[in-house]
Amino acid sequence: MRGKANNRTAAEVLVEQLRIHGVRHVFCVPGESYLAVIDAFHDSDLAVTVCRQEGGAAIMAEAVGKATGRPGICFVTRGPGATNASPGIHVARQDSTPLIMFVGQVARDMREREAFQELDYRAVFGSMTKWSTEIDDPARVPEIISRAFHTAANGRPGPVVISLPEDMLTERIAIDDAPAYTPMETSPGAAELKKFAELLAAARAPFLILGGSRWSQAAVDSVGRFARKCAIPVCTTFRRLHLFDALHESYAGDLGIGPNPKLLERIKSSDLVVLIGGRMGDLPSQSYTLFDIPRPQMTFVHVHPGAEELGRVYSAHLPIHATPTAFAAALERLDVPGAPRGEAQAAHADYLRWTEKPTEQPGAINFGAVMVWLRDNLPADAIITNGAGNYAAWIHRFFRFRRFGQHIAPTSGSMGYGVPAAVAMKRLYPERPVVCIAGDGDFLMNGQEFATAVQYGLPLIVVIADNGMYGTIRMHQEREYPGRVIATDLRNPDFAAYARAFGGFGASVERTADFPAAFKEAVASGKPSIIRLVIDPEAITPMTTLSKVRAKSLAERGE
Ligand SMILES: Cc1ncc(C[n+]2csc(CCOP(=O)(O)OP(=O)(O)O)c2C)c(N)n1
Ligand SMILES: [Mg+2]
Repeated sequence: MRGKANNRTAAEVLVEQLRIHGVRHVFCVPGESYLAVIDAFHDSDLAVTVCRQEGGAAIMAEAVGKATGRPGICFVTRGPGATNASPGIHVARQDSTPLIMFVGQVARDMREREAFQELDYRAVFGSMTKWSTEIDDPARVPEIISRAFHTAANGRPGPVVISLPEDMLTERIAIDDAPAYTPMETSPGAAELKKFAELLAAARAPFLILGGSRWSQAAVDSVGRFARKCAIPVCTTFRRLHLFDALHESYAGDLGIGPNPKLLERIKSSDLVVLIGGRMGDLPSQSYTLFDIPRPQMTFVHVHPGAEELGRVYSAHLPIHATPTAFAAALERLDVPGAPRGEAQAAHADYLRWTEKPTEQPGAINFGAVMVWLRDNLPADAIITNGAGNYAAWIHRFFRFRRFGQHIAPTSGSMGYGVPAAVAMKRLYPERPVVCIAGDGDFLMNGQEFATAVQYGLPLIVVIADNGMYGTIRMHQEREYPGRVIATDLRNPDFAAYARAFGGFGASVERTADFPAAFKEAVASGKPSIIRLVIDPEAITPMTTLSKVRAKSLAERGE
């Protein structure tokens, strides 16, 4: 595989490889450590998004991986650039998202002296990634980039970090390009499918749980047809709401934080639970209480694309090593003897009742009503992004997601995710409405990327639920240490003025009834927008108030 002329630098080879592997977007914060790559971007047709902080760049790349199933790409500088980027790497790890991060590195002859900003990236990112490496030899750029794409995207996807010594990048090299990577499907075997059909035929009350990555709209549709055929109820795991149409007659709801008690009852009384794609982590398993470990109390089928995940926590009666896409395709052909046997109708009715109307809330803005307005007024191709905080409970409960890719959010609970994810989605899909729902604490963790939205003319809309506190932690505080409030209050900037200062549209809304007009004004402005909602701090969840949390905790302590 040797090319004829020494006419390209390693950096040029690298950028050409990205193009060959199908990359269209890269997200970066520049650094002198990888100047040769930045220069190679100059003559390529890659869309480069320059960001304000590496945490933003890495989250943007993660969001691309989540939405497309292909590795999202970011470039950051050595030392502080790389450590700033770690939130995106961690999300990609926990959320099983394909991502490749390239990091500049000191020159090869300076290594191991702790030169300026030098870090050992294998050691720093080793436990957070599927693979961390450094390229020493320019002749191996095509090989290592090819492995990075295969590693990040196949099996259980995840992050890969590649460090690039700066003197390596400028070396000229005669080498041929490697071909595009091959996304690999792992299909269920005939024996497993036969056994699965038998378990289904014998089940009194089967239940499907959808999670993880390696899905597509086609896979979601296939599962939908299967669920309809067998009348099986289907739920989605924490922050994977886009894996099923909320208005499908089998949809039973969100198995996340504060789920519908009826959903939990139904899963507990089911005699066959089929988990497709997910890891069944802490949140969907309700802190590992819903299913017995290692052997669940009901018959348990676990379909997962990573062999190492099967049997890791739950010992399934039938483990199936397959991607959700391949398993869903196999469901289309599965012969299920007998009549429909699931309780889909009742489960969907429970879901509709749970989500139909906003709950009563203290304060002049009912955030549930805002979500209901958005669900009724946004088109079906709109994308919702969010980070972490109690405000997200209203999204999970009241927004009804209709299609794959519509909900881009961190299952890892990483605050600061929503704004950069919205920037990435608007870069990828300029024609689709993108709405970021954020908390006041959450927003300011990566709010600086609003400048990136302005710079690239991306008219996304950020809705900030401003309750003047790190509400989630205050709630935990009141529960564990009632009345002892410390380090959870926030004094916020004027978020509407913040938006305007960046060159966007800003509005502040104090009553539910004023939200639609503000939203329409934001859309009409054609600018990146921030709508700040004044939320009563008492409105801590859709189900209770802060005072009630404190009173309950005091009562339990006999005070
Ligand atoms: C990066 C990060 N830091 C800290 C936390 C812990 N944490 C979880 S929720 C939360 C508060 C969120 O506050 P806000 O965004 O204002 O939302 P609210 O809960 O008030 O609705 C904190 C600090 C986290 N999940 N992620
Ligand atoms: Mg808050």
